[in-house]
Amino acid sequence: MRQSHQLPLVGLLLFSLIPRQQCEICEVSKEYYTTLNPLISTMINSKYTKGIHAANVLLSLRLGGILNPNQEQQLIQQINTAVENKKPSLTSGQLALAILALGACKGPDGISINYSELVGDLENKFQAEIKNMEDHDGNPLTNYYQLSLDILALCLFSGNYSITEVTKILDPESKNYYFHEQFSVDTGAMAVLALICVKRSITSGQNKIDTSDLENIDNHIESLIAKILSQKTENGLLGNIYSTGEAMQALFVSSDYYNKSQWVCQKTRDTVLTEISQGAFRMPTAAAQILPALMGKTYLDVNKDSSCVYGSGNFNISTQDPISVTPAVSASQIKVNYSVVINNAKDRIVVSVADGSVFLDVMEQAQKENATLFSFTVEESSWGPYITTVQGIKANNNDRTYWELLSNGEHLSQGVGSYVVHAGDDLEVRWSTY
Ligand code: CBY
Repeated sequence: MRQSHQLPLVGLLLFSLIPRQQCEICEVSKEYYTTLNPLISTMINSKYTKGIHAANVLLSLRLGGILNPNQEQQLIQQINTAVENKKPSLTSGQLALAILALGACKGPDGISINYSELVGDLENKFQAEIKNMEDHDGNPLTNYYQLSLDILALCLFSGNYSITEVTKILDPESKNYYFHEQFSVDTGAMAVLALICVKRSITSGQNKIDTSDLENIDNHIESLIAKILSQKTENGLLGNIYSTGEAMQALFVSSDYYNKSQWVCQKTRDTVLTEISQGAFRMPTAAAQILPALMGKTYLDVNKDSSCVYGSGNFNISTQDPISVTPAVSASQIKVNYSVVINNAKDRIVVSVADGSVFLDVMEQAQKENATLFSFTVEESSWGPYITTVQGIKANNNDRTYWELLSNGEHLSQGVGSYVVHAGDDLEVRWSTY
């Protein structure tokens, strides 16, 4: 071939080597990495990320290549201990996240994790989810966010699952994508990541299937992406601030399924950056779920065979204070209304709490004043305390019941441990069906 003919060809080749995604991924550029410092400090220094709840944090920091081997080891240790001691009681999604975090990359000394055993356990937990759906009117033991995490982990770690079954489960018409008839962007985003992984495994020839499955997967992704984009807000968020990070990841990996004009990634990113500076990501899990997208990463970058990256970027992590988990509580007292609502019955009380208190403080004060009407129990979740019972009545996934939090009639987008109450608020915990 003559030189003059080769040149355009070389050009074409180079062009095709530039990852297509570059155009769609709008990561924060390196000079601006300091804006991410509060997230990283929150994750690393937080005493609130314990045991299995550290999985989200480890996954995120490893994808970003932020830790040093010592910090990484401490997190791995916590997760390993939690997995060893509590395996039977872990939910499927907790185990899936632990596998993703522990196997996100290959550590310096090839730290030995028995993947095949953990993946085998996950296969069983995933089957139990499906069995529960069969026995309880399509309701899984947990939720579709976790089932999607399961599928993602099984897909990335060569677990066994039936593509046909997965395709059937993740049908966008399933009620499990909805809470109170509202599409859950978090759930949809995780399902897209799982489906893209499954699709890639088929097209790379790892998995053989019939073409109707592939067609269904394509249709599912397209429909879920449309639903996610339909939840775009004026300022570019996808769902709310806490679902935006994972929704960005889903949009990064599915650019074939929407038009460029449908999503201005930079706008979303800039709103998120403003929210970081205003302290919206005080919870380590919130920080963990937003960081990968801001660094142009997705959970599909998890690769147990590629070496971990350490201490990259311009991060200054050891010296900075984390964003404080609870805002300063002042000495002055405020009065709020608090009620427990069960169907049409309402038990109401006015309580006095320190200014800056969170919803949980109000519940505790009410319980102190009247233990019969206002008793409650909480469980620690990766997002902080989660209310499981009030007046002894227990939330139950089989009948889609839970204790819903409201303030002035509005559904809250934060949990009891983080929502800061204001004087005169009408706070409510309501027995609800999602
Ligand atoms: N994670 C999970 O399994 C949780 C999945 C998730 C979709 C999650 C949001 C998204 C995420 N990124 O983690 C989710 N919530 C679910 C599935 C649920 C249901 C849990 C029961 C089940 N079927 O598994 C349910 C009952 C509908 C639910 N969330 C309830 C609540 C309320 C909790 C109240 C209580 N009893 O304590 C609450 C506070 C809403 C309300 N007003 O009552 C709530 N969730 C909120 C606010 C949130 C967001 C938390 C944001 C924050 N800053 O605290 C959330 C990120 C999340 C956690 N829920 Co739910 C959604 C959002 O606003 N973007 C996997 C596991 C391994 O960790």
